[in-house]
Amino acid sequence: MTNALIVIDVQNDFCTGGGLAVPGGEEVVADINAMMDDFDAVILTQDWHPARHSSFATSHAQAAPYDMKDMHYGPQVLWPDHCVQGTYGADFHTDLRTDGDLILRKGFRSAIDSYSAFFENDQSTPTGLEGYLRNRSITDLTLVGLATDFCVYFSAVDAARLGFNVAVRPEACRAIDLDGSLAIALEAMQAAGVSV
Ligand code: VGL
Ligand code: ZN
Repeated sequence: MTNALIVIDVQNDFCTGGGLAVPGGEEVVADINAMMDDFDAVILTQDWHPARHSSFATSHAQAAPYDMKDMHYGPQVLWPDHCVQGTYGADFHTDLRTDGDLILRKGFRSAIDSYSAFFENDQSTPTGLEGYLRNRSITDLTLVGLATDFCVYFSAVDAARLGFNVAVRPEACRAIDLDGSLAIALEAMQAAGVSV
């Protein structure tokens, strides 16, 4: 068994004061730093959007943050601007250890969002992470980071569907909790065979 810690989107915009602040987002940093030494591989993901990304409410006429919008790939939440490539908001939290093996960026295509670290929101465009993990014979994944009910959730369910053994450590995650999304995510992860 080869295990990897996958640290999802611990970036300034998801922490207090950020563009899409997740309540208590920065509280996960110390736990995650301490966990890193316990794994064969550490992978960090970074939400990495071009300016005027299609998931931003400001990219659409008469739209407000948290509205839903039908995209060509299905319904999409419209978010406040966040994690624009090269900005402070897209940087990892200053105290996060970034001495992992791989930094994977996602959400870089203007027309499509990517919550999952494995597939974009059309559920079919791969990010390349599956191939990386398989090439390194990694079978067991532990996911932590932000946000429990979006990027952690979609990454965990995709990983389980791909056949990895997947655990999520909720104490090292924080949620956005939009209209009950946290409860839905916890239930769906367990139903998909993710150990929560
Ligand atoms: C995320 C919403 C939009 C996340 C990223 O990291 O959970 N959520 N972009
Ligand atoms: Zn995003």
